[in-house]
Amino acid sequence: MRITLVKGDITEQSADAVVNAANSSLMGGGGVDGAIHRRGGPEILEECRKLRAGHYGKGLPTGQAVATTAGRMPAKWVIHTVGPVYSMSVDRSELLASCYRESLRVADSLEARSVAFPAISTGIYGWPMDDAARIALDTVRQADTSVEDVRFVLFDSAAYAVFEARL
Ligand code: AR6
Repeated sequence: MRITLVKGDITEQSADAVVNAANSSLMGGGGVDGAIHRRGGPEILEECRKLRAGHYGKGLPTGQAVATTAGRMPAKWVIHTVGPVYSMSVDRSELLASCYRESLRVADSLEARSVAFPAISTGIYGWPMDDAARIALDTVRQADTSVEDVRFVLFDSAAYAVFEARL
């Protein structure tokens, strides 16, 4: 597996799948989630609604992942995963690692060979970037997957520098 770092907007990535840092409602939100729904168009929300009406009636649990179309984005699929909200009193690292592992498992089921990840949980959910980068890189490196190209798409120079130092 090749791991690369990109500074920029994940909605512009032409990877087979882009990962969305969603919330369990799957109904959209701010940050990456808002950007993906805006850029991909209403088809994504339509498929999310179907998922909520079917298997995910109670929402997508934290640490799990599910795929929809990528709509009008260059990618083929969006893999929605729900990161944990950062807590100083409870260690939720395993749930954050699970987001990366489960997203790669879903990517394998789609036979996706390239996957672009944002830095899950490091925005609205408040996870410190350095710790999030460590968990993301360790988990992806150790994953048992057929994905050949993992791209971390970092939104700003500070996030890029943190991932670069860890890599
Ligand atoms: N491309 C790449 N990275 C981005 C982009 C983009 N277009 N936009 C933001 N980031 P966040 P979370 C970075 O808040 O912390 C939503 O409302 C951002 O700088 O998107 O997992 C959901 O619906 C940060 O480093 O996700 C949930 O309610 C990283 O992506 C909640 O936010 C993640 O920030 C999830 O919070």
